[in-house]
This record gives sequence, C-alpha cells and structure tokens, in this order.
Amino acid sequence: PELEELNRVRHQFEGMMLEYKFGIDEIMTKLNILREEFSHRNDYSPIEHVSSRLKSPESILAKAVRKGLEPTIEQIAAEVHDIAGVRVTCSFISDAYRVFEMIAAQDDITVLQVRDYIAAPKENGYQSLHMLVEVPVFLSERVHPVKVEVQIRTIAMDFWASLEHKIYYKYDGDVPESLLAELRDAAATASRLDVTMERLHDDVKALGTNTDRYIDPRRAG
Ligand code: 0O2
Repeated sequence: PELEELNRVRHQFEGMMLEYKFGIDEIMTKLNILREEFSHRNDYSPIEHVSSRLKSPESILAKAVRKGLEPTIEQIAAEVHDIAGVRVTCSFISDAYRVFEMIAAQDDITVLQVRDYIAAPKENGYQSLHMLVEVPVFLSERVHPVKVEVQIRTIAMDFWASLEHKIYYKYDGDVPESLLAELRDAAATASRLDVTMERLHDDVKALGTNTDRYIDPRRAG
C-alpha cells in the first residue's frame, strides 16, 4: 500500500509538471507569434531571443524547503511561482517594457504579479523585469489556469545574470565579498551600456526619418 501511495503521488506530480509544460508552450507560442509578425512586417523586433525552462523536481523541493512549505503538491503549486519559466532577451530597455505591455494586454492573460528589478535593481545588481502570469490551458475535460514566470531583460542584463548565477552556485551561495563588489561594479557597467545603446539607437532612429541630416563623408566636399 505504501508503494501504491508513492506511485499515486508521483503520478500526480508528473501531471502537475505536464500542466506547467503546457503553460510554457502557450507563452512560447504567443512570443513566437509576435516575433514572426515583426519579422514579416520587416520591422525591427523588440524580441531578440526567447528560451524556457521547467524547474527540476530537485530545485522545486529545495525552494519548498527554503520557504518552509509542507512538501505537498497543493502547497508547492500555490507558493512556488517559477516552476514554469520563460525568458525573453531584448536589445534595449524600452523593448523590455514593450514586450511586457504586449503580453499583459492579451485577453487570456492574467498578470498576477510584477517585479520590476530594472527600475529597482536588487542589492547585488541584478536587473530584470519579472511578470508572473496565468494562462489558461485547455485540457480534454477542463480548462486549467497555469502560472508562468516571464523574465524580460536586455542582452547586457542577461550576460550579467548568467555569470552571477554560475558564481552563486559555484560558491554555494557564499560568494566572497570582493567578488560581490566586482559583480556590483559589472552590473553598473552593464547598466551604463544599456543606457548608451538605447540613446544611440534613438539618435539613429531620429536620423532615419530626416535624411537631410545625414552627410555621406565620401560625397561631402
Ligand atoms: P533558477 O535556477 O533560475 O530557477 P518568489 O518566491 O518567486 O516570490 P523569488 O524566487 O525570489 O521569490 O522570486 P524572484 O525574485 O522573481 O526570482 C525568481 C527567479 O529570478 C530566480 O529563480 C532567478 O531565475 C531569477 N533571479 C532572481 N534574483 C536573481 C539574482 O540575484 N541573480 C540571478 N542570476 N537571477 C536571479 P531561482 O529559482 O533563484 O533560480
């Protein structure tokens, strides 16, 4: 009977993970549609790259323990918000907010929570725009609302976050202060790069609509 109970729980857990995977599929479709539409219009796309991940059972349990949760499926589903994760990278900060608005405006999406670590970076320098959304998944006998955490960030923020994540795990969360200071410094550099790139992009865009202002150095004089 114990084995039977274990198998029942395992089956229930696998069912939950499948629903999260469907949630990811729905959000990925939405983002890919937007990307292809921009590409068809031959427009500049605010979406540079999209990736997704389903949190591993080990990480889910580790987070449940960290949060002091009962290790039940109900508690995990209610309290662990990033089991389904989608990450969008953009070239510019304004694009991150544009993608956010486009997702939030879709009728079947409910925005449950927004964490704007771009406007208010974390103490360690982490920057990213997080939105927790709920998307309906149509199953054979019911419609299930699935939570997906969407992280939207620039290429520079993503570069920083990937390395910081690796360092954090390498030191098991106990990163030496000197390294933390260098990371904060690097985050500030990445942030300055984002601001400069956005300004350059805006300048060139303004130029594009006023060709008179562009002087070809090979023809001038
Ligand atoms: P992994 O390995 O990416 O899955 P919550 O319980 O959701 O309310 P939480 O988890 O702190 O509180 O939420 P938050 O701040 O939205 O962070 C969730 C995810 O954001 C993390 O998941 C990371 O992916 C990313 N993140 C947040 N802070 C940092 C940071 O300081 N550095 C990096 N590199 N990523 C960060 P996981 O489960 O921590 O990691």
